[in-house]
Amino acid sequence: MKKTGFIFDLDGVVVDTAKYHFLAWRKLANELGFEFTEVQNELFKGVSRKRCLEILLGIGGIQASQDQFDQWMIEKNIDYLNYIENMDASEILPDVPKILEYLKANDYAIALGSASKNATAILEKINLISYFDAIVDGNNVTKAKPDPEVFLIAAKSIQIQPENCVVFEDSMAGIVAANTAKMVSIGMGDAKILEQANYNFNDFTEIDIEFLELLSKS
Ligand code: B16
Ligand code: MG
Repeated sequence: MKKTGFIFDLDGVVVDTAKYHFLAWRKLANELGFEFTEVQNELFKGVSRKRCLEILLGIGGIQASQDQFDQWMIEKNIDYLNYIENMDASEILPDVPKILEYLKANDYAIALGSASKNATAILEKINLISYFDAIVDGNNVTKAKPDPEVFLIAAKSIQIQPENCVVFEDSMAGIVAANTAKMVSIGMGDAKILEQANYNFNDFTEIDIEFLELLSKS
């Protein structure tokens, strides 16, 4: 195994699930009697389900008991799972399989570092699970992004030093987490939103093999 590890966020990097999270949150907001926009949804990217609901209720000015809060968390996830039920490999973002294939064939360690508690189910649906040497997700962490915990556990799982890890992320919280972990952060998406990233790309079609090798320490 080479000395450089590549850590992928899931939602918005490997697969475009952000739209389904948005639909499920908007449905809940509408049921509670207020609007929720795609611009507001930007704040939800990379953020844990619990924190998303706290922000949503803040937007709607709604107070909730613990029981009610837990119930809405469950409802949102049921709706989200319904939206992604028929998701398949066609929803993988462009050139992701090509990059994973290259890294795997060249003996690089690959990990997933996602806030989602549904990560394993999604990787199975889109048939990419076999590429990952470690999967670290919302079920394995106590502190959500922007805390670096998810990426530090991922680095440990693939036995690569954090400073030798490269993180692909689409969220502000995730870029901050990667930077705090002293990893190389690659912002995937809007460079203005992800301005704190070490490098920025719109998607993997803009990333070539030379760039991956440039990042590699071995
Ligand atoms: P779940 P990532 C994150 O995944 C999403 O970006 C974020 O919008 C979502 O709230 C979070 O997962 C939790 O997801 O409700 O499935 O546990 O981008 O870190 O892969
Ligand atoms: Mg993401």
